[in-house]
Amino acid sequence: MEALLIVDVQNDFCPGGALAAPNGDEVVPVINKLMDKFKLVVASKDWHPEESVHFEKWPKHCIKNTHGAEFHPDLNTDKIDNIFLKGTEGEDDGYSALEATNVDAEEFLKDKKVNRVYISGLTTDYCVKDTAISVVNAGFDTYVIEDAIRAVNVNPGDGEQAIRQMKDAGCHIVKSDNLN
Ligand code: VGL
Ligand code: ZN
Repeated sequence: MEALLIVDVQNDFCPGGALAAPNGDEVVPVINKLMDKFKLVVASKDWHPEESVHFEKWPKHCIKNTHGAEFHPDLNTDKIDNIFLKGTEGEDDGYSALEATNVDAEEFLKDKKVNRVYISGLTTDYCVKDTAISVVNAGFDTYVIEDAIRAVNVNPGDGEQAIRQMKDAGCHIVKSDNLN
């Protein structure tokens, strides 16, 4: 069983948002098209409280129940079966979707008999990376869809380095055109 995991395609990570990945919105049409290929689609949201240690590192973003935390308006949300909320606690970053606090995401996927997870979304160098590495470490065959992710690139090259780290951890790096 395969699942598509859409990481943090939220307004604040798209152009005009508080912590935008340059061209982050370009993943939206790619992901909308990909969703048709999957029987199970799940998404994560960065979902922070007003105050968090996370904001010692980052500008305030994705405060729960605000516009910045909503999905990009063009993302087709009809096919999303479950939403994993992470970074909710204020004491940690909560970069990985498996750190969701509203659902046990790993258990949810295993209950659905998922053995292969395809990862898309924002941002390559933080939440996509940490999600992909924790998903592969949890025992799933993990595929990162290279044209369906974008990096913040606080430092030039961070996105490419993240792709290398995901590959080294055992994730497969693929292109959306090559999925059937
Ligand atoms: C993210 C930085 C801070 C992400 C979340 O979703 O990649 N990046 N919080
Ligand atoms: Zn965050």
